Amino acid sequence: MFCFQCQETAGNKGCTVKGVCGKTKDVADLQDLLIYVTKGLAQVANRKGDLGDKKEAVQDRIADNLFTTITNANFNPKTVEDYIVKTLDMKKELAQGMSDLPAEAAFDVREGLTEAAKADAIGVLATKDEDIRSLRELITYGLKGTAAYTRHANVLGFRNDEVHAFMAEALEKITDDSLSVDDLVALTLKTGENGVKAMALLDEANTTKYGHPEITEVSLEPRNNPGILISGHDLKDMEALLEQTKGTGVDVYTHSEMLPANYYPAFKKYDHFVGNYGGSWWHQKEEFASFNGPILMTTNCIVPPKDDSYLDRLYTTGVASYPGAKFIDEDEKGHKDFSGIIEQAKGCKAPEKIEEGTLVGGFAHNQVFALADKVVDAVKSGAIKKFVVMGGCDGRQRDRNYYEEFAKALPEDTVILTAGCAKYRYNKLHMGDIGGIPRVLDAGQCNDSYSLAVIAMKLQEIFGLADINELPIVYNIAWYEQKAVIVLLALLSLGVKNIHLGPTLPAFLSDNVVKVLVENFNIAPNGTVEEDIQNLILS
Ligand code: FSO
Ligand code: SF4
Repeated sequence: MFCFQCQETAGNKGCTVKGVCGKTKDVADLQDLLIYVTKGLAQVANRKGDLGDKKEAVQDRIADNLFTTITNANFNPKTVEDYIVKTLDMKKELAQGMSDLPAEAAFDVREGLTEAAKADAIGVLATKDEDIRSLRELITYGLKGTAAYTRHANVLGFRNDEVHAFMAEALEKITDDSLSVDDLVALTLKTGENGVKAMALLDEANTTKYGHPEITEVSLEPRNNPGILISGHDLKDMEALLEQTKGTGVDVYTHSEMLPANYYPAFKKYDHFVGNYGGSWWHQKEEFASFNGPILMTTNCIVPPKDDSYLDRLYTTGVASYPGAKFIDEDEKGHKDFSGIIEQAKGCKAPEKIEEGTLVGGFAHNQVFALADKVVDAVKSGAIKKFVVMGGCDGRQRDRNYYEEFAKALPEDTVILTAGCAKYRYNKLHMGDIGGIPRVLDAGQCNDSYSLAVIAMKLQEIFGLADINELPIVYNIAWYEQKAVIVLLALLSLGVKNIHLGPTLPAFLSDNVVKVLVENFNIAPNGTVEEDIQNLILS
């Protein structure tokens, strides 16, 4: 096992014995094998060219394989094996008549996958050159994020063939030993461009289906009915759960990255959609225990339960999987039956109250554009001096207190733009407003970082600036998993410079790759709160 794909990797070097996330050695190896055979499937699909009526199935297989290996999505060796076998079957069928296939495409081991996955040729360390390995992994993690966003759009009926084709092309290119560091840097930026397309597609899918997020006050207090807690990012699952719980006496609450579901007009019509329960993903052990009712994990963000205390109330769906948790599959029409969760909920106690009051969110691009005049006036009058993009992820390491302290230390003429679960470090601080504009503007989930980019581009246009970096916007971004990697690459591809990235720089970036990022984009690790307030805000 060697995994260094997330910010909490052991010693900021790599997990080698067991994941800090809880992923076992076997699952880590199997996930490496899954990525390996996915590269093989991409090689075969690229050679085939026209995939005919198999096109969507192959595209979805590739994307699901990438998605399920995102940190905290799949802890289950059985389902990872199942993904591997399905990929091998698909590849074998497509490869009929092909010869001279690369090693990844030629791989066809069916027995003893756990052992086969340990081969030196399979994992991250199979690439010996540190800089090539670093770029290959940076691209792989960007593709994982792209795949996640793409699949959420796909299930809502929205597709972008270019993005799918790019994923297959890039997966093949990172197996090609003839590519230089410069080639891979170029491919990294192309990954970012495709990330923008994937996020734009998801934005279109979510807003077309559920309306544009609008300013919303979200309750943090439970009611007295039994409840179901839903987490992750999949809004189609959210809709299905709300529909199926109608009139059952069971309330629905969001957790962590599902909070922004509260901002969508289409979900406001459900009286039993009560609000949000708890904080960001890593608080779940305590919060799922006190919630008392069943929990549905629609994507990543699973933390292995302590003592399996609420395992009998934990459900997964989509690419999320956890041993012992019940899995809800979809039927051939894409329908998911949540009746089992609802029945269990009816027999559970109401959630225990763990906090009070409300929070305010819903500032995706459409809502911010509706306030554009106010915002522009506030900037022109000097009432708002700077916007600080503080999007990204939260995490359990103590040095993440930095983000709360940074938010508290910001002068009162600054506004935070956020998306992703990083917001939980400051979205309950009641930071006030500037002339009616709240000082924390939450656009939504991590994919809604796209909204922040759209807002920046709109402001650039309004102020007639030649360069997006001339705006009074600074970036102090927190990362944890691979969706934050694609958000970062997307911002770079849009020309955003001077991003502060923390709480640590990724372990998978070699010194030379960091140098490239510093020279071309002036990316910097965050410093102390005082230093960064001085450098980003006051200077
Ligand atoms: Fe990342 Fe947060 Fe959204 Fe999670 S922002 S950390 S595991 O909630 O999924 O991408
Ligand atoms: Fe370690 Fe992160 Fe990989 Fe989990 S996902 S094994 S914590 S690097």
